[in-house]
Amino acid sequence: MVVKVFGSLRGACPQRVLACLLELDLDYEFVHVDLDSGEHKQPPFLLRQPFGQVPAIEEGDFKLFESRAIIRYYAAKYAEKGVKLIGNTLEERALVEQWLEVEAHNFNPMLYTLVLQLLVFPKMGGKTDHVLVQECEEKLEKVLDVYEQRLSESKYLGGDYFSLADLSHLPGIRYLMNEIGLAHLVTDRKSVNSWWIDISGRPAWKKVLQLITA
Ligand SMILES: N[C@@H](CCC(=O)N[C@@H](CS)C(=O)NCC(=O)O)C(=O)O
Repeated sequence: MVVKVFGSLRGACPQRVLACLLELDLDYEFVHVDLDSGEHKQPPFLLRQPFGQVPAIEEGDFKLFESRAIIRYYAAKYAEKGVKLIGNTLEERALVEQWLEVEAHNFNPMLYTLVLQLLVFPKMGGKTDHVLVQECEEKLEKVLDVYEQRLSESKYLGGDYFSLADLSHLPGIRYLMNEIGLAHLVTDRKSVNSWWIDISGRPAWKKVLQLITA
C-alpha cells in the first residue's frame, strides 16, 4: 500500500521520514502541507497531527505522526526486506534506540535552536540572540565530542551497520553543513567527519536532497 506523507520538503522532520522510506524502497505519495499559509495549524491538518506540526503519515486506515515514531514503525515493519535499519537482537536494537534518544534529546534541541536563531529568525526580520547561539554551539561541541569517541570505536552509532540512529541525524547535520555555517563542528572531528561523508553519500539521502533542491 502506498504511504501518504503529509509535510513540507523543507522541514527536517519530513526529510527524516522520506530518508527512511527511500532506504526501504517503499512507494510513497508526498502531500505538500503549506507551512507559509499556516495550513498545519488549521483543523483539517490538526486531525492528523494535533500539535500542528509536520510530518504525519497515512497508510490505509492507519495514521501516525512524530517523525521518529514513523521511522521506527517502518524499520520494524519491513525489517525482513533485507535493509537492516534496526537491530536483529534485543541488544542490537537497544543500542540503536539509545542513539536515537541521544539524537532526539541531546543533539536535536541544540541544532533546532541554532537553526531558529541563525536561519529562521533572520529570514523573518527578527534578531539573532548571539549569547544563546554561543551557548548552544558550546553544548553541541560537547555532544559531538561524545560522538567522536563513539565513532572512533564503532563504524556507525548503533553498531557496525547503518541504522535509524545514523539516518535520524541526516537532516540536522545537513543544516550544520550547508545552511547555518557550522560545518566546522563536523569537519574538525575526524571520525564524525568520516561518518558524515559515509552516511550523506547514501543513495536514499541523495534522493531526498534532489527532492529538496528540485
Ligand atoms: N517531534 C516532531 C517535531 C515536528 C516538527 O518540529 N516539525 C516542524 C518541521 S521539521 C514543523 O512542523 N514546524 C512548523 C511549526 O512547528 O509550526 C516530529 O519529529 O515529527
